[in-house]
Amino acid sequence: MLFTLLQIASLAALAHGHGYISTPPMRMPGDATTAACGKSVVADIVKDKTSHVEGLPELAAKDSGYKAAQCNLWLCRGVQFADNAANVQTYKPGETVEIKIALTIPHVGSANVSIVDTKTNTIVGQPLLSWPSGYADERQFYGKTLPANQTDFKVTIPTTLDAKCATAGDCVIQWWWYGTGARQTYESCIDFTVAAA
Ligand SMILES: *[C@@H]1O[C@H](CO)[C@@H](O)[C@H](O)[C@H]1NC(C)=O
Ligand SMILES: *[C@@H]1O[C@H](CO)[C@@H](O)[C@H](O)[C@H]1NC(C)=O
Ligand SMILES: [Cu+2]
Repeated sequence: MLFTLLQIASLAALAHGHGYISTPPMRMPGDATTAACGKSVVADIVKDKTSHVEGLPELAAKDSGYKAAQCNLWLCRGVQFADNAANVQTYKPGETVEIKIALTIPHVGSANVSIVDTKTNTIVGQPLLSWPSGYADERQFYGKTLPANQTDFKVTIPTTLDAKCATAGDCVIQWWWYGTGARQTYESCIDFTVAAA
């Protein structure tokens, strides 16, 4: 079947998307997230795995099932650990981990990949990788010159965590990207443990 340009343009608009972690498996919402964030937030993320955080608070506020503190939209878009308990990765101190990003629509900005303490939503130590600017540049993306290491990269698990991330759910590896012009934040999380040395 042939598509006209107009049809292709409208299909592209429908296939709305920005980015998410495709490997290892990222947290996706289920019953625990519904209980914390309400049905509307869950439906939005299920419909669009790449949806940005800024679109969620308004949606959540209208939902009687939303419990702001428990949901914590600015950590992993509110997606709860219990929904990803089957996908906890086991890493060793010093191990190299490959992470792949499905980046579908670019917005130039900054990004980092960090271990985040889920109780306080603070970065543990320094980001594992950081792009202070120039991440997901539209010109490079559409010119097919986006550096491959923006969407397929390796991080090294720190050797200084001790028991900090020994318990599943205490820490996540979060990929965080902020498109400066679009003013949109994207977050995906990997659950993991590192046994105390
Ligand atoms: C890194 O990511 C965190 C979210 O985990 C964000 O709050 C912070 O501003 C980012 N830092 C930089 C330098 O991009
Ligand atoms: C990513 O690749 C570019 C070349 O495309 C290189 O200049 C840069 O140092 C690499 N960055 C990282 C974090 O490996
Ligand atoms: Cu956008």
